[in-house]
Amino acid sequence: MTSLSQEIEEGLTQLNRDGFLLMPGALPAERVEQWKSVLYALYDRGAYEISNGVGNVAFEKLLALEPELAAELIGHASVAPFLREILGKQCQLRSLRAHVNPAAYHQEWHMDFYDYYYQVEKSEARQPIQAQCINTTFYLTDNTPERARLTFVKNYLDRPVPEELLPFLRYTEDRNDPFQRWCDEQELAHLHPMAGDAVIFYSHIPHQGAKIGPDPEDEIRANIVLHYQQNPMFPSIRFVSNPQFTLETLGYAGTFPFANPSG
Ligand SMILES: O=C(O)CCC(=O)C(=O)O
Ligand SMILES: [Fe+2]
Repeated sequence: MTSLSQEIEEGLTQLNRDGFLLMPGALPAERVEQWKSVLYALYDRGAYEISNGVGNVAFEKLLALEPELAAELIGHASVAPFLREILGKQCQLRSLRAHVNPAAYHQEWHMDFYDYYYQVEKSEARQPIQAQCINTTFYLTDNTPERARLTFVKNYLDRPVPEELLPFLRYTEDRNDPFQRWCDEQELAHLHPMAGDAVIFYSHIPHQGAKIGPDPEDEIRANIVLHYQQNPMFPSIRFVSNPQFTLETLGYAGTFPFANPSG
């Protein structure tokens, strides 16, 4: 294993303590502008796959629509040392999905890897493996405190949410749903990523994005989320995204950013 810079070592310590890490300046301004143009044009044409009740509009086909721009984000230099260190060659891209929030936006509390704590039970294996999954989310607009935020429930990196909340780990628009209410009552950490910043975090930590007021003219809140999974994963493990499109577009070998064919 190569030795890491002090900055990366400190970042890793923070990531493994809190479960999330803000990486300022991951993307240069021109790349941010390029991505915004792509996403705003797709939005204007109605070319999105999801538009949900909490205010998220999602684009799921960017690996095919923008192969070069998308390829740069897979194992992007800003997050690569962390992905390599934590997942190693077992790091597999699960999905790349961009979001815009044109109207009011108050995301449901969720953990992208719903079944993280139930892998052993769900595997029905005698020698189960517990996989880690990681999100790298690139922000394309400023989330200043008066405009927007990304909020994490604190101290849930190594601790499952209470057992009785399990049936409520799912998409809902009901703010009174038990898991939603429970998250609201916990100790929270608010992040305010700016355009070009990335947030790297373990996919099983409850979190919520939100917009506080309307966006400035021509500055619709936007981000791009890449999910990485540590293999093996199997189809009935519940996760926010589905890996099928990624596998079809990149091919199996193409989904492993750090595993070269020679080993
Ligand atoms: O900032 C947001 O809108 C939420 C992002 C999110 O859910 C994610 O990165 O997994
Ligand atoms: Fe999420």
